[in-house]
Order: sequence, then structure tokens, then C-alpha cells
Amino acid sequence: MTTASLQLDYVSSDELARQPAAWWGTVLGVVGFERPPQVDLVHVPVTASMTPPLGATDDLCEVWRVAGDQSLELSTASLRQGRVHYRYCGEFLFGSIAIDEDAVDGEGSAALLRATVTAYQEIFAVLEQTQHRHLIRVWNYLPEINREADGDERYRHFNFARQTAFLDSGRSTVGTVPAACALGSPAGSPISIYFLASHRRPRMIENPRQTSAFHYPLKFGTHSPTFSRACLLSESVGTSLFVSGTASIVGHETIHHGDVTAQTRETMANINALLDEANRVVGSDLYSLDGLKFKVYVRRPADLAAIERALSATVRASTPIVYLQADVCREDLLVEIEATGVAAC
Ligand code: 3EB
Repeated sequence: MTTASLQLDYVSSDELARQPAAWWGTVLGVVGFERPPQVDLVHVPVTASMTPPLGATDDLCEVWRVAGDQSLELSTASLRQGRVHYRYCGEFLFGSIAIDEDAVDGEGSAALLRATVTAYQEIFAVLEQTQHRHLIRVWNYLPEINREADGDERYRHFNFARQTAFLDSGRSTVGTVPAACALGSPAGSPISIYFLASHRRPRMIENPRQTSAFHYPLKFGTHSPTFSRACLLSESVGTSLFVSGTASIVGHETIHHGDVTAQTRETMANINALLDEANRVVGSDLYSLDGLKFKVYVRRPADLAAIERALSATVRASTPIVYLQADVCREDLLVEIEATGVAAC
């Protein structure tokens, strides 16, 4: 019986280059922000969100590792099935896929739909093949997320395609859906999706302050977004919490239009509500802001200082926070924050 837990680190390319082979033996995947990290990694899937870093965070990348005893037995190489690159151990799998819409048949939104459905079909095929059936967390990045195409916003076309792919593979589109985020990348970027999966079913958490996204009313799109507000993974050591992209939404409405400071505070109120809910579900106070690592998506780079100021009022100065420029999936949202944390049992 292996004992393993997932670990997230933000590491500079210089530090990456200095890591010993034993460390690489525990790495499931590496994510660059603006571009894939420029390191020669044959054993590890490498991808990029294509969202440029802001402030002092340039040159960092996101590293997903497993920690545990000596018998982790990671797959020895970065494997490939279709366009998905992945690596796994007994409990966890990291994978990534990038598809260029220009390389897909179809004009306008047809290419976006086809690329999204194909990406999810290929992801689900890997999950079945490796018996890591349960998606924990999915990061979705699509170019020009707010642009109108064929009478609808590209994000809404994406939601239709994502939901279709879940249904076609016999998966639920409500309740037991992964934690996720969906952000806009610059024009010309590929659709880039990376994910974590497990052979065990995670526990999904919804936010009592927000309508579940899979139950959003029709005015936000004929097909609701397929994600949970957070999910919990009970591991053999520790318990991981994955907080989805979270924004200034109460119920289903965006609040604090045009006020980035108030949006940041409201977003943190939502994350605090999720922490309370996670603690209620596990029956003890395992989770707090202190145990979390944050990624903050900023629509307008000029808002960075105001967001940093608002966050410094709620999180400790030592808290790991990465700031990235990205368009958020509603035009009126100026900031979105995601978080990941591990609590000891
Ligand atoms: C929201 O709460 C803001 O479509 O996967 C957050 C997290 C958001 C995930 C997704 C979208 C997604 O609706 C946007």
C-alpha cells in the first residue's frame, strides 16, 4: 500500500534546472505561465497556460509532485495518448493537452467546439485507460475568451462543448464535476487544458453564498459551466483542497462592477465561505487561508497594485501568490482567484 499526497510548488526555472534526478522522479507535471519552461524534460509532461505573469512572479512555473513513501512507482516516462501528455502514480495522474484551433476543421466557433470536444474526449480516454477515472481539477485556457463568434461569446461556445463531451462520455454534468477554472489567453494561443485525476472519488464542495455554476440561469448561457466550487481529496496522508477559480459573484450575479478592490474582497469572502464549508464537510477545522497557495488572474495589469493591497489585508505576507494576466470569463469580472491547500490529517 503506497501512501501519497499531491504537492504544489511554484519554482523558478533556475531552481528547476538545479533539481536532482530523485526530485524529478516525484514530479507529475510542470506548467509554465507565458510559455512552457525552457528545460529539457523528457520524463515529465510540460505545458503552459499562456497567461503572462505580472509583478515579481516572472520566470516561475507550477510543479505538481507526489510526496510519500519509497514505493510511489511513478510511470517512468511522460506518456502520450492522442494529444494528451501524462504521468501518473498509483493514486494520481497529471495530464495536459494543447490544441490549435487553426489546425482544426471548421470556421469560427465550429473549430472552437470541435477542438474542445476533442480535447475532452482524449482526456477521458486517458482516464479510462489508466483507471484514474475521477477528475479532481481542470485548468482551461482559451484564446480570446470574451470575443463574440457566430452570435455568442466564445466562453459560452466552450461551455456547450465541454458539457457535450461530459455527457457523451457518460459523465454527470451536475454535482460530481471537477473543480476548474476557465481563463482567456492572448489571440493565437492554443486551447490549453491541464488536469489532475485520481483513482479515488473526490468530495465536491459548493459555496452556500453562490448558485452552483452547473445551475446558473439561462441568461449566462444555454449550457451551464461544468465545474464544482471546490473539491476535497482524502489521501492516505493529508487531505488536499482544490478551490476553483473564484470571483465576485454572489448568488449568480456579478457584484461590485468596476471596483476591483471590492471585487477582490468579495472573492476572498467567497473563498472563506468555501473553507468553512470544507471544514463543515470534514467535521473539523482542517482548512484555513494560511494553508493555501493562490493564483490570481488579473484582467487589467494596472489593477495589480490594488489587488495586492486588498489581499494583504486578508492573507499573511508569506503566503505564496502568483499573479497572472488573463481575461476572466465574464466581461464584468476584473479578478479571479484560485487556491490549493493541503491539511494534515
Ligand atoms: C464563476 O464563478 C466565474 O467555466 O470552468 C470560475 C471557475 C469560472 C471555473 C469554468 C468559470 C469556470 O462563474 C468563472
